[in-house]
Amino acid sequence: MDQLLNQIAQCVENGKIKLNSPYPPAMKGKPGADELTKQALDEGISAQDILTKGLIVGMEKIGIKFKNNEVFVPQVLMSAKAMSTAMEHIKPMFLTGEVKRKGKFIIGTVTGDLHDIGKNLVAMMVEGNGWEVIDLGTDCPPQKFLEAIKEHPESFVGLSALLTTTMMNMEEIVKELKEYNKNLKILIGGAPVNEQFKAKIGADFYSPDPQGAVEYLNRFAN
Ligand code: B1M
Repeated sequence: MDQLLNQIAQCVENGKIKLNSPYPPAMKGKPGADELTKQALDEGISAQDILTKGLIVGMEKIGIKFKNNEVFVPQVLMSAKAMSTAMEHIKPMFLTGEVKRKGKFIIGTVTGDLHDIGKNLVAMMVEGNGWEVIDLGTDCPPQKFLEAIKEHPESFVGLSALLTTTMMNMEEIVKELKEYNKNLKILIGGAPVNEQFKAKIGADFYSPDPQGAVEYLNRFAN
């Protein structure tokens, strides 16, 4: 069992999706996250173990490598694709309650900002680490976050901004969300923001990268 789960983790870490995927060249001809996840289920390994001891382990490893500048965006995208392909096999178990998520995370790029590459990476890494992600997309005004938090009150919220102009809109969003619920945890990220800005606008956490966001959220995992 452990060997199969290790193989699944390696497929996610290396972005090996399926048997016939050409990437990465070093794993050509070997089964991918898709086939191995199916095999694990067929062998009676629980979906929860596949998720926590296989898929999430692989995602955590690629997240740390990305944080340390050992891999680049395309490699993270391949890992996320391997993860999501494998997840198709275990998604039905989420509905039955057999597999539990760590919690809910609402994320969006703030008002006036259309940049979503970094936000998407954060969303993928957080989802790959076992959280349910509600992705609101780009150009999200305070109202959109408020509606989402009313629908999913137990969620954490992530704000992304890439422009020195739009980062200012984070302040209004944080203010309105905190007025609605002062205990809400809000994390921010994006190239122009920093720890000092986080403190100024009253957000709870700043992370320069997706892994930092994952590690912060995991402190509160169910
Ligand atoms: Co724009 N753009 N752009 N752009 N763009 C920048 C950001 C810019 C620095 C380019 C430059 O001038 N050198 C500049 C901003 C300058 C400033 O504000 N001081 C700029 C500008 C000016 C603009 C326009 C205004 C240009 C124009 O129209 N005149 C315009 C604005 C549109 C709008 O938003 N309203 C614009 C448009 C665009 C495109 C649409 C063409 C495109 C976006 C496509 C898309 O996202 N779908 C684009 C792009 C691609 C860029 C650059 C080249 C790349 C951004 C990116 O995706 N980086 C960028 C210049 C650059 O960075 N080299 C630039 C890769 C991504 C992985 O990094 O988003 O930083 P990043 O995310 C990181 C971290 O920041 C962090 O994790 C990610 C992974 O490590 N992170 C979080 C991000 N969000 C997080 C949230 C968290 C935690 C971590 O928790 C919640």
